[in-house]
Amino acid sequence: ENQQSLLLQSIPRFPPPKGVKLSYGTAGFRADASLLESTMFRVGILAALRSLKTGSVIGLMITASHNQVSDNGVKVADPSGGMLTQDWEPFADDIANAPDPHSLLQLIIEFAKKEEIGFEGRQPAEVLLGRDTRPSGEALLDAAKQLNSGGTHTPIGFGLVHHIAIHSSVICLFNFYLGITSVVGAIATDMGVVTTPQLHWMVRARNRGMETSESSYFHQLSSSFRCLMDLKPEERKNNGDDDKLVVDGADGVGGEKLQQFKKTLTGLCIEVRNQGDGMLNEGVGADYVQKEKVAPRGFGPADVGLRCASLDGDADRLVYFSVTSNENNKIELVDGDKILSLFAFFIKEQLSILNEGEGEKENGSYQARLGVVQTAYANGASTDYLKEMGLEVVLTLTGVKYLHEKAAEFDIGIYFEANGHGTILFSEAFLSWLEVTHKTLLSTSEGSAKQKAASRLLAVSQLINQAVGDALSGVLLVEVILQYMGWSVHRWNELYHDLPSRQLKVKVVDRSAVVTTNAETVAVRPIGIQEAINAEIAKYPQGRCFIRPSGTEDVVRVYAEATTQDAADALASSVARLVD
Ligand code: 16G
Ligand code: ZN
Repeated sequence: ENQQSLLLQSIPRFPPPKGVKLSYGTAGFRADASLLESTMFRVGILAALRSLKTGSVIGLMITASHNQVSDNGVKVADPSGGMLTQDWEPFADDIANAPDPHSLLQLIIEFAKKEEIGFEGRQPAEVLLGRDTRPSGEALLDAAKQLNSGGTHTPIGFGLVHHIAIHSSVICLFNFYLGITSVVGAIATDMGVVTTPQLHWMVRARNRGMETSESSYFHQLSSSFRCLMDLKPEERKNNGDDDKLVVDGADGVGGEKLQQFKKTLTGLCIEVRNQGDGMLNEGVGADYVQKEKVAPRGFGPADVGLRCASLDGDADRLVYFSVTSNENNKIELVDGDKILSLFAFFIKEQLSILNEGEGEKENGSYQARLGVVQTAYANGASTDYLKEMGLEVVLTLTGVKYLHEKAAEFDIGIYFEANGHGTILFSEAFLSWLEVTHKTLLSTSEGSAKQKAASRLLAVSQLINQAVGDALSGVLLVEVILQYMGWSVHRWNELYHDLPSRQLKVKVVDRSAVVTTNAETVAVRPIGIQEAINAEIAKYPQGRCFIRPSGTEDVVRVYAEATTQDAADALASSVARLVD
């Protein structure tokens, strides 16, 4: 009773913002930071409940990725390190928007009953917290730490950890309602300022009984990177030392981390710009570079021809580019589709080395299913290229949770969004086979091409983040593959030629008026709009165009592709007028 009244007292301190409908959306809640206090409190409760439900550690990341510095956001990482299960998103929306303490409590109690979240004899809930470099994130966490060190969950103050700690009073309240007598405390561990993929990696590692520190993350990356470097063809062994990569850190957490981390890497020379002195995401970062197709702040004529890369504000996206001319900061963009193609090319080559001479019937051979996953934004030329390589290509909705899910259906599933978010997933079954095969090859034919291919694939599975797309591990894999192939960024970009494309956004009153199907390639609402779009597309050779409601902003997005830039621009703007 006492606990219940404590909780009830604490909730009114965090009323939801008036006149704002909060939505978990594609990748968590996102809004102006000043609106998010109540959301943080409520998502903290959700994370603790999710931890109780799964008996595992859950992650909570405070970031608004590539959005402006005054925004913030929060998203939850599930036990696997992947995104929160979609089944729980409606609950997240409901509690975020609950208007008053009583309705919030009611929602929590009903949900706990429905999900059969019991508390007796359970492990305490445990949540790992991370945040990017946004100043608003720091304020929340600071308050949280104060309360946490006090070892109390008295509901005063505004800290996030505190909000989660409060959930132990929620539990008492459940006990009260559900008649369970045990009291369960929640543990919140602050991982500090980390990239989004680092937090996801830590959650995954933790639930597999591994160490969760940042140094163990970096150790795994650098040792698998070194392993791949050692497995370069002999004639390429000395390449790379004077071949510099320049990275735009978006003035965010990724730049900072890379600056520390690069000191431990040999055989790779990295210069990091935009490490955090300038304004986060302002004219910098992967989102800016990919959408605007220009060089970020801090890059200019002096960099013409250099190999450059750009991370986004929380380092879960990566694109490459090369400044091509002295005017207008023009660049050659090497986007997520090209990274996907490079990875697919390399993996396919290693698989065929491994399977060389192995008849299907022969014991021990394993026909690994290699597949790639893209969205409607994938450049048409990339999809053609991947299909010509003989790969299975699947299209999904926009948003990592959709791509990840599909990629997990393959033995090796590579997914990338054109915007640079992606990774390579290895199935447990394939990895077990690979480990055994690798051991056998080491004892029977150490140093053979097959043994090296098996070692490379194992190292890739260690290097590339298995939880979520990760710009830091992505950059290392790109670099080592380029060195392995002996390719320049330009040679890489020549794998295929992008069709010219244009993206536009149209501000609308109600983006839900647009409803799509077929992985967002066809609009079924408003009625008749697809026919109108088709009529525009028909005017352009190889024209392709689609509209979709954004999952993160109040806009409808338009994407168009055609054989010339002018045609792509014209197609996009005429379709944008249809939406307006
Ligand atoms: C989020 C998604 C990203 C997607 C983008 C689309 C994650 C981690 N991030 O940033 O994958 O491309 O939203 O935004 O899922 P939009 O719906 O506003 O176009
Ligand atoms: Zn991001």
